[in-house]
Amino acid sequence: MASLSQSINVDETLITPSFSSGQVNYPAHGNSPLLLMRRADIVLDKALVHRQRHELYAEGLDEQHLRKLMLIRDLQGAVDNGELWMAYQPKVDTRTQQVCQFEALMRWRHPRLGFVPPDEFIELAERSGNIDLLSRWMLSHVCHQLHVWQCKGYHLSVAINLSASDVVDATLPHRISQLLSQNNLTPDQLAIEVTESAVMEDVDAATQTLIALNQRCLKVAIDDYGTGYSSLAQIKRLPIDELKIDKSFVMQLDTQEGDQTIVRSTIEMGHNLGLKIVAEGVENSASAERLSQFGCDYLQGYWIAKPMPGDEVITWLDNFTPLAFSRTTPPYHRHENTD
Ligand code: G
Ligand code: G
Ligand code: MN
Repeated sequence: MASLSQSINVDETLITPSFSSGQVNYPAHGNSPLLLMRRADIVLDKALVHRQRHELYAEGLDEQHLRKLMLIRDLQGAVDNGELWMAYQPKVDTRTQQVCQFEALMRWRHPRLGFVPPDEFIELAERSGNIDLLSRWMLSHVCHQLHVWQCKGYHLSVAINLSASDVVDATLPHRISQLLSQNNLTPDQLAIEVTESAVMEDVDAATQTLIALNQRCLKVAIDDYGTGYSSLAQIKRLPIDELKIDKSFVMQLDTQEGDQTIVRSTIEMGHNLGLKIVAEGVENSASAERLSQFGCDYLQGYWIAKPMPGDEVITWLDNFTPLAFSRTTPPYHRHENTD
């Protein structure tokens, strides 16, 4: 490992190779070449995904691998058989204390495995080249939902999450425009959330798509801000409107001074660059109050509401009272039903 990691000088440029390895032991991990090779592949894949140099095969990896294969195989069925649905989580404007938008989050109940967390199946869909399938379903589903709400007299706005391969798809802006007009929606009713790492995978192509979305008057937010490696200076070159501070900096904001420093300075710098700031993961009134003092524009989190099914949104909105950030009990407390 040490010698393979040594830098190589190529035309005065130092190149540092990276590599991953998976280890199986004979006979502990199998007594045939075929089984050993298959398990070596499985453990190598794990090393690659986690960007580890070395992984040793362990009990249970076969089962994890089988689950992954099964989930990838069943993605198409999830779309065709109506196993997917969208949950909606509100964002509140700190100034007006009113709900300004909902974020759409995908959910999957597998017929045999039950609830599969989005972190798990979204990543698998991305890696297996199936994310387009889910994104197309999600887009038309969300637009239809907005149309249904509209028919009931509610002009709402929803932010959708995009993956790296969505954001480099040059046909996306046109498809979004078509869906908006087919459902009689205006561009302020749809917004985009995308992580900095998704954008940085192919910055040029992603920038083109984001510019095209901006020209169509859709707002774009950088999601999970603070967990990637890019600086605000890099991010500012992108055509974006909002920064969404990652929940890891927000969840313990009421007690962690370090988090307060990071969040306060991010809000300041973001504002200086003309960006609006959203904080996600607001779990209590003390954090909400802090964020409001720091000048954060929008709040989202369990303290306001957990993600809820589309057909509960209107009832929830009708019962929502503008938040007083000094209150001590959550205004809306329910457990998201994931079973
Ligand atoms: O909803 P939480 O419910 O667990 O979502 C976990 C992760 O999955 C988040 O990072 C979120 O951005 C991502 N996610 C949820 N729904 C979608 C979706 O429709 N498309 C994409 N690309 N990611 C999603
Ligand atoms: O990465 P993205 O921001 O799209 O992910 C949103 C995720 O955060 C979803 O999984 C959602 O369920 C979760 N989430 C939303 N609000 C809170 C919160 O207040 N606390 C925690 N722990 N998670 C939250
Ligand atoms: Mn998001």
